[in-house]
Amino acid sequence: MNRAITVAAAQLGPIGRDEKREAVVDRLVALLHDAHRRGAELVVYPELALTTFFPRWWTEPLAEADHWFETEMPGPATKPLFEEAAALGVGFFLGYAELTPDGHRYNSAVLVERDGSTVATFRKVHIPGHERHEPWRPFQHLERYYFEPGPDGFGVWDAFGGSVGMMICNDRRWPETYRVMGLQGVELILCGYNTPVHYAPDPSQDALQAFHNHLVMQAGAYQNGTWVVASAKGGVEEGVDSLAQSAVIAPSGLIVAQAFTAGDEVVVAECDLDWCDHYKKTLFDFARYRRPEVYGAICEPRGGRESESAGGEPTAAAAAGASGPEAAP
Ligand code: CDT
Repeated sequence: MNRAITVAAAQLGPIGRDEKREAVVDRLVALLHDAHRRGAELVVYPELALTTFFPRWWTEPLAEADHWFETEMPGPATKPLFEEAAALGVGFFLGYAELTPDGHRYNSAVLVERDGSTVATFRKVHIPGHERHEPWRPFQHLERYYFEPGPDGFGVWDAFGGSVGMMICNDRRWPETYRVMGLQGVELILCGYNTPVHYAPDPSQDALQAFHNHLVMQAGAYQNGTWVVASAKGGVEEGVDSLAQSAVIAPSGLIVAQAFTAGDEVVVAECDLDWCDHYKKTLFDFARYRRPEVYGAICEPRGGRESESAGGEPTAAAAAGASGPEAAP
């Protein structure tokens, strides 16, 4: 192996609504130590890893939800994680709710190198769910109320000896996510997610959640010749069951390591970044085989030429560029 890096998906079990950040950070540090003991140089934590998944509740006015957001990273509660990771020489990806100084709210992740330096902050691009309280649902998925879509798209950074990209939860379902990073030569994509098993707009999908989770990430890894490491917040959190199944996926599309619980669990695998070339330089040699001249429709309006839809009540997220609500029953 040449450019091999040992990566851990540090899956979290539920975080209670009243659980303090300090207690959560203690759990993150415990997972960090476990990952380090097992040789990991990079630890991937879930989406919104510092709090319960608060978009399941409606809060009005919006500012009353600000206590779920971080205004600095690291802040007082997260500093112990940053310090411990740097002391161990372990880097990490950490999902959190970000409130910027100029008042923007994003579903974000920070990537920190082994020496403690910040590589980049990624802001979730595809914001799922709905904009307003919908009492017919057993629980809300108000990400489109709480978060603006990340304006920066999908970057790829030189880090951990390779080309590293990030995505957050719903981003993983979209082929464009992987391809935009693939075109930048990505070798390792890091992801955190919170995926409720019950999907209220179409419960026929509930039984397929686990299949769809791996389907999209395995396809994205294979079609772009990249490793994907994805970490869940799973288990029953405040009465809502969420998918676990954190996984490390090779450029072949095969899952090489997977969580077997729905709680706090570390999943470790050695990722040889040079293995990406088996795909990038053969079947998916983009420069040789892609046909961008016939892919123009990819950049058509987001619903396709005939189905561009508007709608939804205005919210901070909608005003910033998000569109209509999910289908009601
Ligand atoms: N957190 C997140 O993006 N969850 C969505 C749930 C489905 S949309 C209501 C996901 O794509 O997993």
